[in-house]
Amino acid sequence: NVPFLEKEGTMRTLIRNGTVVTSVNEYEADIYIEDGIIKEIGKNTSRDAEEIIHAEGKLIFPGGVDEHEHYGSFGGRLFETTDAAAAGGTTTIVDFAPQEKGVPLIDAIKKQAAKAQGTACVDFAFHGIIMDPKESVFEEIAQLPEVGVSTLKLFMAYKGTDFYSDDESILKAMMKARECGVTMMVHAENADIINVLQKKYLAEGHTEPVYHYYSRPPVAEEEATKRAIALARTADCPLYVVHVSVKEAMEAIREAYTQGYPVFGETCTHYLTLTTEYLAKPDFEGAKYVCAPPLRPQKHVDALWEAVQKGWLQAVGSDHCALEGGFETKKRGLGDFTKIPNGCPGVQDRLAMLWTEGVCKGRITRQKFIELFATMPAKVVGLYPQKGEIAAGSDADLVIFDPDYEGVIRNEDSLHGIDYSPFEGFPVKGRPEQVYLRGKKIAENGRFIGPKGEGKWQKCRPYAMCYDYFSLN
Ligand code: DUC
Ligand code: ZN
Ligand code: ZN
Repeated sequence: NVPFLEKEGTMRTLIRNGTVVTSVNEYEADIYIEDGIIKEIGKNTSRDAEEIIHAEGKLIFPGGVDEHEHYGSFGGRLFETTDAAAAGGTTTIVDFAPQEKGVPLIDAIKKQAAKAQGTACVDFAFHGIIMDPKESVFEEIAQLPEVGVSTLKLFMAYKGTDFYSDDESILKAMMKARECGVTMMVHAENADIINVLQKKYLAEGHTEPVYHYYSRPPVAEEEATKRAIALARTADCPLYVVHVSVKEAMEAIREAYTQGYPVFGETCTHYLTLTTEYLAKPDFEGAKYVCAPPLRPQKHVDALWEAVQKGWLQAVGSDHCALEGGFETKKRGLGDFTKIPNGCPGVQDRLAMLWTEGVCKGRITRQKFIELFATMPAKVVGLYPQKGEIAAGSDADLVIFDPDYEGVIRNEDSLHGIDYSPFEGFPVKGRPEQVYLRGKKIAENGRFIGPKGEGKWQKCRPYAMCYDYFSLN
């Protein structure tokens, strides 16, 4: 019988005098939280609480929403490593649930959810991936919203593997997706260009990791992006191009949007901060940076910063894929760059890199940072405003951020569970001092303080942001 409890079991937290930062403004306020939900935001609130946090001098962000991750697909480590997300200020992850051949799409989602449940340290949701593009699977797209999935990815790359979808399949999937409000995502790289160039370079005796870049040139991404846009226009379907890495692809997306088509795009932390030179590191070190699309020359990095700043690309994901076995697994590609598995960890460092390289270097405002890191990702997948926002009624997923901290990214401080970080040695400014998931503190000063397994499956709504265009017409 505790006097300050309004009802038994109610947990109340008050964060006092922090600077609330959202995608549209910032202001000093108290945030009152009850049972995991933000109940009130105001000045000098008279609310009482069991937990009172004095946040003077701190910034309060909505917990990060990372809408691009691989916990299992492409050989990524599973959900027990999601403590890395929490430590890095990300409280919601959206994982890709790949379909196995012959298995219905929604069974793949349920199977992946079963792996996350009881293990994930942050809230989680899913995108579908079609890996068995036959007629019956297109009909199954309509079932995705029933299991809380509103996004579906198809691959234009990887011909000769289960990932690959030809144009006919993509068009059919888009037509079905348009009928039921599912947002189509594409991996836009021209598979034939890549296959021919891979064979050519290997035949010439070029085996090193940097040939991953040469065999996947910018034009392969540009062409596929333009083709995906043409297919989406044919299907009258919104399109969200993931992991945009080249200027010309970004420009194609911008051009389509300015012509009035609902075409949007995401880029990723590493395309904003690393260049092709990392792939050329000696002693096979370049393999650590092999991801697809590959890292690009500086010209593209600069164009992508301009694009996120001006709103031509909408969100920044991590494309987190901490390959089971780390660098040792990358060594499968010793002597043949085409056998280096794609993927790099990044969920823990997305906030630090985007803040330090973006806000601190004057490339984006704090508001744009929140938009790219939390608000837009939540909107794209249909989780907004429950996630990605600081407002009464939203989940109390919050980052209390110390802007004065200075440090350096070291893999030994990382929780992603492999032996390297692509951002090793990068100086960072600021860090999440405390991270709250639905009102409960889960991380402090870069450490996860548990308990593990309390992440909840979040059901995404169909007709999410990329469909807003249609409501205007
Ligand atoms: N696409 C991704 O999104 N991630 C890993 C590799 C790939 O092709
Ligand atoms: Zn991809
Ligand atoms: Zn990915």
